[in-house]
Amino acid sequence: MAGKKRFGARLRELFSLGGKEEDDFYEELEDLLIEADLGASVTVELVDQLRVSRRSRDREGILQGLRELLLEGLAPAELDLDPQRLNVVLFLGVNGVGKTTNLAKFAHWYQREWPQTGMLLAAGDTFRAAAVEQLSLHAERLGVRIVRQGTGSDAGAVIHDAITSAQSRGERLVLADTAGRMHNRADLVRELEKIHGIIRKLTGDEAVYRKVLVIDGTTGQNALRQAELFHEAVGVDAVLLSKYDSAARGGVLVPLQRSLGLRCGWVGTGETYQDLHRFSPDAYVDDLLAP
Ligand SMILES: Nc1nc2c(ncn2[C@@H]2O[C@H](COP(=O)(O)OP(=O)(O)O)[C@@H](O)[C@H]2O)c(=O)[nH]1
Ligand SMILES: [Mg+2]
Repeated sequence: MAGKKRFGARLRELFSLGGKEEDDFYEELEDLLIEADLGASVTVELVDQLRVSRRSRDREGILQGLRELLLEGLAPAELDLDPQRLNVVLFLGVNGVGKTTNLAKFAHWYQREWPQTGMLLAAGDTFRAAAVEQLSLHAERLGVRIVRQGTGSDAGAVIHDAITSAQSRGERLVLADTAGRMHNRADLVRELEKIHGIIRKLTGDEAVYRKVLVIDGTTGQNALRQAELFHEAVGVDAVLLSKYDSAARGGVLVPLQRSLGLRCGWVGTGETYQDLHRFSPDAYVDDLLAP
C-alpha cells in the first residue's frame, strides 16, 4: 500500500502548500497522478477536465472533483456467463501475475454460485514444469475435474480436449489456464491466437467464451503495455487485479479503462480461495485517494 498511501498523502501535502500559482499547482498534480500509474495521456485529460470544472481550489473541492472524474467509466466488468450453456473462461497474463491462483479462486466462487453445474479446469500452461502440478493440486482440493497433459505438450490440444470433454458430459464451465511466458512476444501471441482459434471453432455460437486478463496490482505502468499486447492478440473481456493486498498501487485501472476500454471485474487480495472480491469502483477510488 506504500505507493497508494504516498499518492493520497502527497496530494494533501500539495493542498496544504498555500500560495501556489494555479499553473504550478496543476503541474504538480499531474506529476503525482503520473507517479500513481495513471499514465501521461489520461493524466493530462483528467487535469484538464478538473481545471475546466473550475471548482474552488480548496482541498475538499478538488478532491471531490478528482474523485468524480476517476469514478467516471469505472463500472465493474460483467462476464455475463450463462448456466444454461457451456461457458469457457480463458485466463491470460504474463508469468507470475497470479493466473493459476486466481483461476482456482474463481472456480471456488462458481462452486458456490452455480452449485448444480459441472465444472472443469484445463491445464493450459504446459510451458512451466510445476504449472500442471499446481493446478492439479487446486483441482484436488476443490474437488473439480481437470484435463491435463504433461509439461511441454501442446496447450491448444489440452484446451481442445477439455472443451470436448465438458461438452460430452454436459458440464457448463471450463476454466482454462495459460502460460504467460514464451521465448518471445511473437511466440506468445502465436500461441494465444492458436488457442483462441481452437476455442472459437469448438464453441461457435453455442457457448459463452470470455477472456480474463490477470494484472498484478504491484506492476504499475507496465501493466498497460501487457494489456495492450493481450487485447490486440485475442481481445480481453475483463481484468482481474491480483495482489491488491501487497503494496498495490493499482492506479493503472484508470488508464486501462480510459485508454483501452478494459474494465476490472475482480480484485485478488491474498492466496486463499476466499481472497477474491467483485471490483467496487467506490472502494477502489477511496483507496486510491486515501492519505
Ligand atoms: N498476496 C497475493 N498473492 C497472490 C495473489 N494472487 C496470486 N498470488 C501469488 O503470486 C504468485 C504467482 O501466482 P500464480 O498463480 O502462480 O501466477 P501465474 O504464473 O500467473 O499462474 C504465487 O505465489 C501466488 O500465491 C493475490 O491476490 N495476493
Ligand atoms: Mg500459472
